[in-house]
Amino acid sequence: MKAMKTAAGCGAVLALVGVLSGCSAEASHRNGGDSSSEGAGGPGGPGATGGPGGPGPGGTGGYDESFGSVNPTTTGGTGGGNPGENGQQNGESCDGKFTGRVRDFKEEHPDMEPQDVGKCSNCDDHMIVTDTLGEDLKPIYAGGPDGTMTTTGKANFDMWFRDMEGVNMPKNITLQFEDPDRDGVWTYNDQLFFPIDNELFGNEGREHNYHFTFEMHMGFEYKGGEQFTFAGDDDVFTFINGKKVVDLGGIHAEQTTIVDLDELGLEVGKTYQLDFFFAERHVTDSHFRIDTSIEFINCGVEVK
Ligand SMILES: [Ca+2]
Ligand SMILES: [Ca+2]
Repeated sequence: MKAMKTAAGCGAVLALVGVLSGCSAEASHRNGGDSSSEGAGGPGGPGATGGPGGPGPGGTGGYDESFGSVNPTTTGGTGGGNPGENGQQNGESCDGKFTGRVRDFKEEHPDMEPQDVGKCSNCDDHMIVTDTLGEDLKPIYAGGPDGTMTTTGKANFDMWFRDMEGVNMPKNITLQFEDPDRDGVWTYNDQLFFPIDNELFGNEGREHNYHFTFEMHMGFEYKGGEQFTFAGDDDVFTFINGKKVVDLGGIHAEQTTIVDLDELGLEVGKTYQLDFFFAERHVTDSHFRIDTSIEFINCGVEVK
């Protein structure tokens, strides 16, 4: 399995996408402020996430309506969820820096190293989430009471992307995308994606801090012709306009998915949201690469 991961690395993405370059492009993640310095207001509250970066009040306005405030050309706001923090401004000043939220788990969580509770730790699993994003901008669990091949049920899954004291520890991090050749395809490439080593719950005696999730929420104006490519291992779910477009659910060797936005029925000139979810649930690798020609209009929106 490890050999597969290595073999299917950067070159595979290059071959598939063609237009990409800079396989060796620098990738870095840097800390984007910690969770203890968040702004006032609760999850989804307009005070916490208002402005062009904000998804609006969670769960109250439906998906499209909640996204309506994101377009910076229609508001006088000053930026995303935490202006001045995490570099969250409107897209023109992102410089490829996009902020998302990591949640660290301990290995003891049943969905982490699920072989410990009789589940598969080497299986594709496309039954984990439904095809539609929840109104709270979180994936909806699709498994039954007994879970899925690699997961253990709704209650445990619902912890993956929600702050839960005692269960997980959150932290915002900023990923630095690069476009050194200025072809409009921005790349984040980290073949050792361990952004919280020695932090939060710590490494638990391992070389890295495994067992964590990561989510990002960005808006964009659809221009036509964009692509979004992800390559990596363990679960990835990506939603555009509230519909699932990437499902790499399960625990598996590196896989690559290319989303051609022209196939999604989007309307040129309109704004849409991209919601990205990742989980690292099983040692030992953590590969993470995104290539995209989408021009985002915010730099990441905090959704707790
Ligand atoms: Ca490029
Ligand atoms: Ca951990």
